[in-house]
Amino acid sequence: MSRMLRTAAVAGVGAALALGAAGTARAAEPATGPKLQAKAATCYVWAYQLKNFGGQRACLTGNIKNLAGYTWPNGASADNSFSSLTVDKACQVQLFQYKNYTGAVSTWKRTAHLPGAVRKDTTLSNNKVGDNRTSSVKVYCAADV
Ligand SMILES: [Ca+2]
Repeated sequence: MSRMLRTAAVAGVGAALALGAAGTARAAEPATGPKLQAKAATCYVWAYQLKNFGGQRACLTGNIKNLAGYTWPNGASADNSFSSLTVDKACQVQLFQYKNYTGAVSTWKRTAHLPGAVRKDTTLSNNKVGDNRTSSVKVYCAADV
């Protein structure tokens, strides 16, 4: 069974960054369903099918414990196919080699209190997770105000 990544514009993480009562907004705990989107009004983490931000892309808005069964907007399998990544500094992202957050892992740590600055990784081939090997994902974004 294949689940198509959403292509409609969705608030995504933007909504999750809404100010909480405690004064610190945090991304909602990820749901179990697919959260990737090809387009989003605001996207803080983009995964790309090819190096140098080429090919298909999808917005990562939460944890995905198993990319198997997910597809890029064009229908290609999303498992073992991430090749480049952009990460807002207000987010922490971890890419794992295997499902259920196991195997080799690469981490982009959260280094900013507010979104706006973006780290761009042109190729995952020199990261521990490796090129075309990502099978699960953790994404955490927060705005400290
Ligand atoms: Ca890299």
